[in-house]
Amino acid sequence: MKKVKNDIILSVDLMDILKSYELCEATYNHINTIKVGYPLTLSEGLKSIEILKKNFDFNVICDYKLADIPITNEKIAKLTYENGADYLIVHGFLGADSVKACLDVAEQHNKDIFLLSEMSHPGADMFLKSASEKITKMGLNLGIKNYVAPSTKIDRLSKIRELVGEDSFIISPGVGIQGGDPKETLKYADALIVGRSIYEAPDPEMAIKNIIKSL
Ligand code: NUP
Repeated sequence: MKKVKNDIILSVDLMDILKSYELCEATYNHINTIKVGYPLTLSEGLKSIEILKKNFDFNVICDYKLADIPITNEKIAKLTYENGADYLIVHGFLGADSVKACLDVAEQHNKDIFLLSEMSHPGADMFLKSASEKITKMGLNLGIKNYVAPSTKIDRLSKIRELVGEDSFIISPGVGIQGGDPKETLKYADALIVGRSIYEAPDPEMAIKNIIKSL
């Protein structure tokens, strides 16, 4: 993963390209990486990736949490990379062949993936938690260097860091509104994913500056 400016990835989960553009305009001095996903691209199309990428020179992570059979994952990954995404977030519970399909497409496009080790919401403890260490180890066997792990469950985040070692890059969602503490999270993660705490704030630039100050 390329260096994330100020260790903050802005999650652009708005459903309107103009509002997304304004959000990026207000915050781009402080960041170089954004994450987009279904909310924006289902509303405005895949072209919204290029619009934000080109205008602000961002690295773009596309959060589709890919979870399908290999051939379908391959098609979605291809479309996403061709439309400007630099990274794609992929679920691991589908198994090695589904993840490998995304890795292969990433390699063909000189791009990369993030493997979702564990998730930040309470419901993830029902099924995903018990599989997350196996999923992470599978990622290591596949040679994956980038992982997503939750800021809301510091014990799980630290366990995943222990498994992947210092050479891997971990990005962590769940800070702010979901309850995770930014400073504590950065003891184990390389960058924070932050959405609503910034884009729902009355002054998004001030919100991002305050997070940076608190780190
Ligand atoms: O475990 C995860 N938790 C999570 O919140 C994995 C994710 N990819 N996300 C995403 O991070 C979520 O879909 C949203 O886009 C962002 C967090 O947003 P917020 O809680 O900061 O608003």
